[in-house]
Amino acid sequence: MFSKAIVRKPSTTFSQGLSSSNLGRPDYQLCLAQHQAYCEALKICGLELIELVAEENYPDSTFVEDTAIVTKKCAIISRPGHESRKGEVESIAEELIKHRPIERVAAPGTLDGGDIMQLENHFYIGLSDRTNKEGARQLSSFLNKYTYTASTIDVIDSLHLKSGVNYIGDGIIVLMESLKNTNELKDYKKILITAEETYASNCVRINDCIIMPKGFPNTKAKLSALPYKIIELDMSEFEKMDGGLSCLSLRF
Ligand code: CIR
Repeated sequence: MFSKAIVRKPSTTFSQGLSSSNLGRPDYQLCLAQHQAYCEALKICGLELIELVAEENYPDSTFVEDTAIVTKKCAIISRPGHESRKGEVESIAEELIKHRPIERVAAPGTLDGGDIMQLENHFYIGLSDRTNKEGARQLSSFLNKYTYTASTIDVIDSLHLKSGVNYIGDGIIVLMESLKNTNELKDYKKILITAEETYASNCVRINDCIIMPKGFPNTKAKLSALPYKIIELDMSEFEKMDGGLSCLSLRF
């Protein structure tokens, strides 16, 4: 069960953030409205929100998931792989220190939280353009110190590991088609997301709810067969900046 989430309002500089999509630039007012709806959804899931102020110097800082890994026993502050995002971690560390013992990934390690997928007491660490082997090594050693295990997976077709695969509890992972034969994930029950709906691979289970992006009927039909309340959210403006649902909060 989760009881809290850290979120950060998008800054007015949001549209200047990193993006590899060809979906156009986001509309700031719509982005704010979608963020507000996201915050409301987290509350419906039973979470108390810790709302950090917008950081104008960091256009991508609304994607707080990338700045830390929060477990029941500790929080590890990441060291984002892109230069423009490295400074985002300081205000996150100031908040998390109130809730958990803190560890920090140090240079030359780099690591984005979007590359880290927790399955119960095991953590998969995606090796990507943002997360390097040294970052993964440091994170593994912190996790081991708190009795968790960790292993790596190569990220090939997406920005982050969790852009393509997410754990929704009860031994079930939701994953994009191109990951279906991933050896490291062979023992889990799988909900396969078809190529046209890849963006919906990034959905989040929070307590009795699953939050998924709006506009993906096949995925919705599959998730609706599970015993959870499904909440759909319009994510168009965040998708334009390569962000998904999980990226917008740190849940713990
Ligand atoms: C970036 O490229 O860093 C941001 N524009 C998007 C980050 C999305 N975060 C995530 O998938 N965890």
